[in-house]
Amino acid sequence: MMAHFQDVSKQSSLHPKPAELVSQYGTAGFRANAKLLDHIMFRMGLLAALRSKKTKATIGVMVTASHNPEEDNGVKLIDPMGEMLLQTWESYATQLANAEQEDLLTALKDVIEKEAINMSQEANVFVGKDTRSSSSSLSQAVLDGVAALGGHSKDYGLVTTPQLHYMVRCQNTQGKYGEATVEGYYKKLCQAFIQLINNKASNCTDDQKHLSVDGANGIGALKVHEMESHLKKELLISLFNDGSKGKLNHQCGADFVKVQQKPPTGIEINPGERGCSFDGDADRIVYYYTDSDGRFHLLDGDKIATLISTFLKELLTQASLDLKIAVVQTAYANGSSTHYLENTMKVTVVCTKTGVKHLHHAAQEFDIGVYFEANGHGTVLFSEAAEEKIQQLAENPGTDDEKKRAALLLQNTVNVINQTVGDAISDMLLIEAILAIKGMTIQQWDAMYTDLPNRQLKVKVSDRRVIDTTDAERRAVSPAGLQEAIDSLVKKYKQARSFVRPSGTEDVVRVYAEAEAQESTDALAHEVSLAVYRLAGGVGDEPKPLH
Ligand code: 16G
Ligand code: MG
Repeated sequence: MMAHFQDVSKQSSLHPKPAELVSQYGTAGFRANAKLLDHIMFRMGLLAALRSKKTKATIGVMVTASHNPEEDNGVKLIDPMGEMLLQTWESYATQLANAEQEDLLTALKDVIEKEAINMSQEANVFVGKDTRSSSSSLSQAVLDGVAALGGHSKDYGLVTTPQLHYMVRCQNTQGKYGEATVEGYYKKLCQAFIQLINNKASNCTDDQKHLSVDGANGIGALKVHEMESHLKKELLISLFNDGSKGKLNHQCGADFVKVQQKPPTGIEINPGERGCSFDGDADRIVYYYTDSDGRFHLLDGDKIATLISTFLKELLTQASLDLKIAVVQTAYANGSSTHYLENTMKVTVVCTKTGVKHLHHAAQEFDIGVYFEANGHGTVLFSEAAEEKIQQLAENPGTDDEKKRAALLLQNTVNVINQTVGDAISDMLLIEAILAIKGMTIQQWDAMYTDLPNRQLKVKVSDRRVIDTTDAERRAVSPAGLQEAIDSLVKKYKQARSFVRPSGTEDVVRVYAEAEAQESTDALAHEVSLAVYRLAGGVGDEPKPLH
């Protein structure tokens, strides 16, 4: 044990922390300019080793900054069942990341003591990285951290974030979830996809097999390419922004498309054809098409959740399975989607704070929990009991044909989904299968409901922590007067809604507005931005109207 601590001291001096640098654990881990991260990576290697000893299970560490620019990097920690790191451990991560060089051992021993960690327990850590130029040396720093505490590690090299989550779950379920290899991942997902596609509607023609994918010039592109042979030509992918020339996330990728509400550069699709964009670590996906008038139509996480939950609900009815299904959203969900889900689809809708960990936890409360953020991050969770009921029905020789078909479809749906975290590749396969089975075009999918016009703005303030929210971030409790101001602005417009929240990933306050028409939406977003600027300590120039 003493020997370990000597190793930590020695090794950590090779990954020194710049004095006085303070880093904040954000919504999904640390994220910053890559130059500021070497010490954090080493220390997250240490933390992962401790977490592994504590849980007696394999832990994952993913080096990525998702949709951020190429110059940035970041780190995401993965708990035993493939979920994100337990929230109470986030403060340990902050503590270790910010300890000055000479205080690191004290900080480490403090975590060991507080968690009563048995240091003679083995540690196992899986490490993965995205395609950023800084990722190789940063993932080496993670490996060094694990080794300094005598832990074992397995370096998966280049993988998507959801692939690494998947590996961790496979490992800790002794293979019950699947084989902990990239090849095993493709096999499981693609086999399920092919089985689903065998049930495609009779009106589904061969040109419906075609899909254009924007890989954001990142890891997702590499992995889609790797997977292609497993798809047996049942899905014909044209890959754009594959990283061969463009810059990661630059003018492309899911975040760009969602925020800008326009197609990525570098993609060619004919009117009416389906396209989709991944983000830089392939844990988000959005779909789109351009109509014959050249108008761009975005199908975001809300539309995806609606498609998936409708499909699942129909199958449950056909199978006469009594399982409770719910959709989990955040305040960013378009009001039309919530209205459609509650009033037309009659499914339970739950709203949580922004950030996958919050949605994931809420979704675990149901037999089937479909969760999606509007930005395209999401998946479906099935309770153990739900999976068992589906399996029993599928295997029971007494089940009639219609029920059996539905049960088998449900079973393959479970298998095509990566339940650990939102996964662009897995979501894409599921969406493609649903469209084929329902014989539905992207226009028909889009027509399920019409989005309300919406607008997102950012406001710079001197300290964004002055804004405190409640009710899943839908209402501000401080600073005084802000919520009242928002309420009275919202009253001026039809079907209007607006909220503000401090970002968890950027030093800004985010403003969201939606209303009946784009013009009133933009006016409302601007007026609310002004209220934030005036009441929450805005800095720089006052926000200007959009038009
Ligand atoms: C992170 C979150 C994402 C959330 C976003 C909000 C994960 C894996 N990712 O990217 O879910 O939507 O932060 O960013 O949790 P914001 O706080 O800056 O608005
Ligand atoms: Mg991402």
